[in-house]
Amino acid sequence: MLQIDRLPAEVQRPTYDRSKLKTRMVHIGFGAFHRAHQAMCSDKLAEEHGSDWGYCEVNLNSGALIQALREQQLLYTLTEMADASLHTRVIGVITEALHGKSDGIEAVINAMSQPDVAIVSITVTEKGYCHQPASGNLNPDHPDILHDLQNPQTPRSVPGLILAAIRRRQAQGLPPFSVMSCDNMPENGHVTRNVITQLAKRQEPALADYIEQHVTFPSTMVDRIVPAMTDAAFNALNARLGTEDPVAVEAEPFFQWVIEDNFVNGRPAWEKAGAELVSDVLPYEEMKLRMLNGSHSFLAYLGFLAGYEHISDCVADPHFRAAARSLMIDEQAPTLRTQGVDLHAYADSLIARYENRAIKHRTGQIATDGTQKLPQRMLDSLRWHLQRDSQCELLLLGVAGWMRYVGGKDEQGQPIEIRDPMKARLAECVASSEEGEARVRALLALREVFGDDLAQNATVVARLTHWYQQLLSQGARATVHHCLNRG
Ligand code: NAI
Ligand code: CS2
Repeated sequence: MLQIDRLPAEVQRPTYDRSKLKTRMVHIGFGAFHRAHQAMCSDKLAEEHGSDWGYCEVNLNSGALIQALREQQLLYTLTEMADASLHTRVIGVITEALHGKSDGIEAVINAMSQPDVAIVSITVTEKGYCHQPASGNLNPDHPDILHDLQNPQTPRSVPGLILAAIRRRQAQGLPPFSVMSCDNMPENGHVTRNVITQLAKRQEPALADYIEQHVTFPSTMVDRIVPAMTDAAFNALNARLGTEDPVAVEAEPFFQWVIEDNFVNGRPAWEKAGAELVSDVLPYEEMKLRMLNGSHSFLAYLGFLAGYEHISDCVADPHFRAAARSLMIDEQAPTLRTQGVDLHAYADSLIARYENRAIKHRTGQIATDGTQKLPQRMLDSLRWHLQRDSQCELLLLGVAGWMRYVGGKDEQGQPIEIRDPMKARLAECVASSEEGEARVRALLALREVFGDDLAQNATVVARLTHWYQQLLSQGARATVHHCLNRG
């Protein structure tokens, strides 16, 4: 348990009066990212500008972190890690914490229905939206959605939970809240609006109309590399802090948060703590999702196959580093609508961030949930190039790398643990197809991921098969090298 009085003197602590905070935000998904990003920004705002916007934190599935947080007065440490320096601060902006299973979902709906609550924010990973990644629409066959359609008062899914709280507030005559996704999806506000209103239309069409008219869903671009904590990271941190913090999180120093300024019931002045409030987030989102996350996924699949454990190991290999940069500049940057940003400088800054060896960001972590990530990270750009008949071999290699990875065996023949909500479907594709073109076709037939068009495109099938075969016969290191030279 974190003991504040044992922390070294240089650790920054909240000096503001925490009892003045009000629960004006409910956050769903108390994961590593939220702890290092939105909570940090709100904490900074309270510390430097006296903001009273506090958080009720909610986890729906795992309760261990919520329990640990409660045991340490809702405080935890965030450490910013650079090669040459470490900076730790205690985050104090949390006012309540709930676990959907042990506290009961009614307690969560009740917390979201308090008059002071003006914002519900979300970081529940892409799969938490119960949507079809290729279209952004609700997946009506998702088991949690099927459950929520039958049990609207005791929902299991995130869209079902938010809908239940909107319904409750409307019934009680309370003003609506804004719903702000902070997950890595393009137009994450639109996706959130889609899944919630589409669920409402199936449950209660009048509620869908109310949402259309009264609830806002600001989109955001979020950026900060926050790896999952490991035992080694906890051991090193606890030794340095002189106390154990099971809720601790470590992050790179870089922070970016671009928010669509579209809040229905007020918001914290996050711009005073480093966020950018804009009218249109999409160009920022696309830039980040394609250049950063696209190259991250490329490095994750191919780096994992090549035996690189961390992103910093990948970019220490000159061919991988050059491939990641070329992917960003030659294949992702041309697809962007971004204006007034020096994309070469942006690419250089991303590579420099990947080189941070103090951050142990595992390729195996980034490789999870590929079915939810590929569309916005690689496939949208691939389509852009197909329409123009332009060169996109690195994108194709990245997709082939994912196809090789989900085969479930690494280059030494050792099993890879596939973590993906479509894991069972992936396993069926793998079991029913030979390696090579048949495997490429079997995976391309996953319409929720690839849509209807890519499987019909002979060039896509041929080039993916080419790279898949090269990965099989020569391994990822040699193939990345060949692809750089357009082999
Ligand atoms: P994490 O694994 O630490 O936390 C994931 C959170 O999502 C947990 O609170 C978990 O309870 C919740 N969750 C997962 N599936 C859910 C479901 N089906 N229903 C309800 N809740 C569910 O992961 P982390 O690092 O916090 O990342 C979460 C998301 O934040 C990412 O998927 C991404 O969209 C976004 N993000 C993460 C960054 C990072 O570097 N870690 C940076 C930028 C964005
Ligand atoms: C990563 C991202 O896990 C992943 O898929 O690509 O979480 C990445 O660390 C962040 O988007 C950086 O902002």
